[in-house]
Amino acid sequence: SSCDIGMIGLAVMGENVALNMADHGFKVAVYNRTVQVAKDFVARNPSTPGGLVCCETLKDFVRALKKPRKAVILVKAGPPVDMVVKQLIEAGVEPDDIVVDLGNSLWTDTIRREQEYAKQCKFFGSGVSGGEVGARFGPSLMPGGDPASWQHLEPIWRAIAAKVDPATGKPIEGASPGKPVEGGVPCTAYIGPNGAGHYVKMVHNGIEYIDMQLICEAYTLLDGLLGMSKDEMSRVFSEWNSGDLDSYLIQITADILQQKDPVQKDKPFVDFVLDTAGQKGTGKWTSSNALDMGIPANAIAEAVFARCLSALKDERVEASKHLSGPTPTPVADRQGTITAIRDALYCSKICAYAQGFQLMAAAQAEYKWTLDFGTIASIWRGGCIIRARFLQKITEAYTRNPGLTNLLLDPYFNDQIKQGQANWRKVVSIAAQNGVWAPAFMSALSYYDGYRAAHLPANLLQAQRDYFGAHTYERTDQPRGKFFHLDWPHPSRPQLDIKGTG
Ligand code: 2AM
Repeated sequence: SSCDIGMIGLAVMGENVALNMADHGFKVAVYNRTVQVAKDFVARNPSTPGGLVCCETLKDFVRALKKPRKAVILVKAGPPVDMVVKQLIEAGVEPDDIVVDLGNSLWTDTIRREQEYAKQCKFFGSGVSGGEVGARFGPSLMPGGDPASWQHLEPIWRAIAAKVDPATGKPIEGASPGKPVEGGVPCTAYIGPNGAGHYVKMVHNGIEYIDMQLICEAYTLLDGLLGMSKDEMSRVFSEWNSGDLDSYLIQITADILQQKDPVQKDKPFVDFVLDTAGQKGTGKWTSSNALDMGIPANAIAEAVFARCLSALKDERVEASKHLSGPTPTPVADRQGTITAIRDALYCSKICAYAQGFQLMAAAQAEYKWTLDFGTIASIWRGGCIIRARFLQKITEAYTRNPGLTNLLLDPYFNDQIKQGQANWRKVVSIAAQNGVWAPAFMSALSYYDGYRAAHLPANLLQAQRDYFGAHTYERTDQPRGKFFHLDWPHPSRPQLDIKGTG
């Protein structure tokens, strides 16, 4: 028993996290269901600073770990996680040992598993973001579970996490195999008990969906309204990347747009990528949880539906032959339009993040977690896919006011939208007039206009419900919580509804 930690599941994420740990001097036991995969992995990486120990059985794996044992599982989310935990228990894992699920698990599964296995081990859930490269050289890690278990994991999590420069808030780049970055603030912090880490990871992914969709809409508008070439667009995104929109996703977009296709020489690579998006489900989970909790995360859901619509490629091709729309007319004011699209993107992005944080606030109330929103934003500054300069502003907003009800109400964000909204509205209306698809820009704007409305037409809606279903309504001239019904065939006076009032 000499290993500091163990990794089960050696697909690319598992391998890279194991190598990341070994680079930081931790001795890592590795196990994979298909044993040859583990053997090959260790053979390919014979001399890491910490060392990798190939375990052919789970019994060997359990025996290889120092107590309290720390076993990380990185297998396909769902039933495989339970299979592996049960096998680990059979192989000798004890009640004080910590079994970490680092996969993209549904947070309710994590809550269930912690309880289900409580007598046999400390089950702990940690979100990880950053893709393959993040896993290898520094991901953002969102740990949730028993605080005492976190004490044991923390040194390892802090070591392997991405690091940001405390002065600039920007990720420290430049790690290479065997040479991790030194110093910096690690992009990990204890999120909360049981499923809190996986929940926050899920919301991160929901935000990632909308962040990507907004960029795609900007791209399609630059094309549809300005007829820009991919190289020109690449320069626009590079320029945006030096301002408020500075982020990993904008940067890779600039990079992608200047990429030439290796087969169809000298033509843009993106032009040969089929326009049908895939998805693995975390955006859908975020959106259906928003529906379950009654939180209007409409822009996040819009991004999921946008992927669904893109996937209906054959139907769209057919419909394009029958359904009419306006022919986009080129816009004359080129620079003004570019700036307007940038502003629309930034304002929409603020709304999208406001929705994500509203979701976490609602989940916190539902599960009695105490989430630190400023810290959550800060650990997303590096390592993860949504890393961005913008996150520093969110941390500052929650530092100014930890009880902030909505990001939109923070003075900085409020001011940013004040400055950008005329352009945002212009872009949405030009898109509508020209028949350019921009669902997330539009959805975000309608969230903004709905959220800032002291009065919505739901008075008529309640009247309709009372009319056809006697669903009752509250009155503006009576205290809240008193429910009335109008006897519609004989509307002489409103009746106080006893059932509704109770
Ligand atoms: P494999 O190499 O034996 O397929 C991603 O699929 C990773 O999860 C792989 O390392 C895979 O192991 C592992 N995995 C998937 N389902 C599993 C299961 N039911 N039990 C153990 N490992 C599993």
